[in-house]
Amino acid sequence: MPTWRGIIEEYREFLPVTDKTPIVTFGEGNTPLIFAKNLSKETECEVYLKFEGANPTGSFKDRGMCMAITKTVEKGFKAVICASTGNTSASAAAYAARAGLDCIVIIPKGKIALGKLSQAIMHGAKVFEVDGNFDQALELVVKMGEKYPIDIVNSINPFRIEGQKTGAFEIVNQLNGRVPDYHFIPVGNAGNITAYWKGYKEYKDKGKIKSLPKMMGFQAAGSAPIVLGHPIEKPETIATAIRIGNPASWKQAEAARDESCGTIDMVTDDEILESYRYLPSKEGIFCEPASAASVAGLKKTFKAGKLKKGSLVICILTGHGLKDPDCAINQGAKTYKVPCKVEAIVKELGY
Ligand code: AN7
Repeated sequence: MPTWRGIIEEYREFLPVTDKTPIVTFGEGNTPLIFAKNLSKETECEVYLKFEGANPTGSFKDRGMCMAITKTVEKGFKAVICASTGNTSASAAAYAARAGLDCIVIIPKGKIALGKLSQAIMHGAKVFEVDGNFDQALELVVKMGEKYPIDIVNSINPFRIEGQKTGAFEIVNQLNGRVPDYHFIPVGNAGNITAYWKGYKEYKDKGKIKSLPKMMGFQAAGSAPIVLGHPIEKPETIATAIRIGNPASWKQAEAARDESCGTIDMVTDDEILESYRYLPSKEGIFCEPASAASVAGLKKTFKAGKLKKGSLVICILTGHGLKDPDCAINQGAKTYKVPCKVEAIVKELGY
């Protein structure tokens, strides 16, 4: 038996399972909580990065998908469906393949990072690219779910939130019971901020912690419905994962913000890209553009003088940098094309 048994076995008492529940797992969770030396110095805080890109399919979605697909099997469905900006589809396709379920994926045409699309395809999902954005794709999925015996595994499925809340338990455990003062997180469809807040509150209710973090959600400026207070009909951002104009968990995200005395704010694509380049080059951690929104949010909050010095800070890095190789290559870093000769290399190095 592996020492880490996946989120359901590890947090069984907090999850809706019985001894008979047929668990579908890849051993997800237990992702690294990494001290960020340079970022800590820069922001005068103690900053840790929760690297959710280290999950089996490369994003935080595996926590929720483990729980959702486990319940799909328990309920007796033979097929699942999701709308996705990419990561949900990659995770759904993988867990469905493992459980022997059909997987139907609806994605906005041309707006999915290549790594994610290749995962959904290789895991055998039926992938439909539609003329429309994520919000329209999700509406279509809801209609399909109402009409056919297909289980919806978007975060409107409450089991997704249940699985994802385990991230909060893990952070507290990895900090030996300390509670972050601030929890920075990207916000798209707003399921993850909802889930983390639920997790922290449940740990407090169980007496495992005494305080709660401020929830600091960040949307991309071109896709910031919660910040602006109205749905965005044509959301745009380089961070395609959070290119969402009408989040399903809008109200829950506002509740997390208000109950925790936190904020939901936005960062520009330029700010996102600055952190996207900063993390791999200065901290050695490569995340996808949407994930960098949490760190961009931290930097913005620090610069605005709104961060209490010496605070314990968590930034969630939701997905791996390898998910979106195009965005990385487009950052303009050059390679050196040289003859295969020592002298040619040395010349470029200036030795
Ligand atoms: C890397 O895959 O919505 O606020 O369909 O992939 O819980 O939606 C992805 C969302 C942040 C936002 N970071 O989380 C999908 C999808 C990454 C993501 C988010 C997503 P939510």
